[in-house]
Amino acid sequence: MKYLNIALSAASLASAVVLPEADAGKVNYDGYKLVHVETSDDGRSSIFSTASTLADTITLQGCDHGEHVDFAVPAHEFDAFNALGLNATVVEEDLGAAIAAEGPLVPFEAPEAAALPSATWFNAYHSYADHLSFLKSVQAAFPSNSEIFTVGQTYEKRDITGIHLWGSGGKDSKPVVYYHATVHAREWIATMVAEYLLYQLVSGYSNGTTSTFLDNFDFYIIPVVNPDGFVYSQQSTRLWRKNRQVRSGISAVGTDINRNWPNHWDTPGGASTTPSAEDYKGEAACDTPECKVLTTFSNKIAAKNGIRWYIDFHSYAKDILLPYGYSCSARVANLAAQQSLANSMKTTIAQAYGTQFTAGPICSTIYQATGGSTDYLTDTTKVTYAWAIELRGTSFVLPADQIVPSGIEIWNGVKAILPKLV
Ligand code: 0X9
Ligand code: ZN
Repeated sequence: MKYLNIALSAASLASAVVLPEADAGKVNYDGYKLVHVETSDDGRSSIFSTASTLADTITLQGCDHGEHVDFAVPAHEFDAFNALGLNATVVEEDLGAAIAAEGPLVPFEAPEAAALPSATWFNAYHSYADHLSFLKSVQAAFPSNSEIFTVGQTYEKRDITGIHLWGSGGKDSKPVVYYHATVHAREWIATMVAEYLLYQLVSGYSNGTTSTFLDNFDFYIIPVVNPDGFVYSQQSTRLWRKNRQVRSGISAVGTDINRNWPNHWDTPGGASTTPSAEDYKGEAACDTPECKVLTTFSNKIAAKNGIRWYIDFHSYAKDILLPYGYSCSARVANLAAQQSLANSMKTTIAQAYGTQFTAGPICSTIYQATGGSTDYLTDTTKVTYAWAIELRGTSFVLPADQIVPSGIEIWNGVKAILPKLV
């Protein structure tokens, strides 16, 4: 389905009320309704352009199967939104209340020396600084089989930080399993799930339940790929998606890192050229600092034994997405093997709570997307299976009590796939 790129109007965010006191500086989403609009009658493009007549209504990129598009509609525009006559369903009555229900960012509690942090970490969301503390603490509890790495710096000079795990063969002796999370700043559940996988891998090593995984693969896990955006989504604008890059002569801030990778970046239709759009692809292929360091890093860790499996964790749509995004007709050479693995992951995911994921190529399953990491890692880094997974949820804002079930169902899926990759 044709995908139109519409601006997330800077005005719409600027006009939202700014709160006093503890939440000073944060955009206030109180009274905003989250609305799904069915795309069965009208195409995405016509819906986006119809809704763009409402100055303060926010268009939310992604998260559908091409079946609906999402908007955050402020109370004062709700009647006007209804009058547009779109086939709309309210899925969140009050985005402000939903954000409050995510709970506070709970501080990291340091464990006894050399012990793993408590699993209560997964009962809440956390600040970026605390995610770094968590990562360091896990590493300290697993000193002979792990190290913290940095990929390089973001636009705002934060280090993109991850953890490398290995098993009995020693460091960098096996093919790589590589996980990214939260390239899209607002998709906080992705970071929690990546850390859940990390925690399971490490905590199961001493009792033998995960030792074959670590003995067969080097794991590289980056829980927050877009720290600048993540911090901004926690401190200012909960629904922020992009990085925080400022470009000369352009007033809008931010580029969608997942439209900026140097793979079919020029192909029309899969990203926006409008700087204020949520899926703005940048002015040139890989012109974000994040893309530059991530491409170099990915190729570096692939150089020795190759990357067998990559997952870029996103939310929300319950999808296992395979290459390609840039085209619905291009077919990755090993598509049959990819689809069969993804089907078995989907089946396993459903076993714990019945969560039904959809598995298939990005373009035909959701929409065309150019410059995505999965396509680059497939074609250039030569990753055997380069996927994006859209986690559970009906909104980017997910209550903290969903973290553990989301972690469990994905960990079950991961455990089912890893033995098939050896
Ligand atoms: O549009 C996206 O980038 C992802 N959906 S989201 O709603 N989380 O924004 C899908 C990513 C698919 N992967 C690639 N295009 N590489
Ligand atoms: Zn995303």
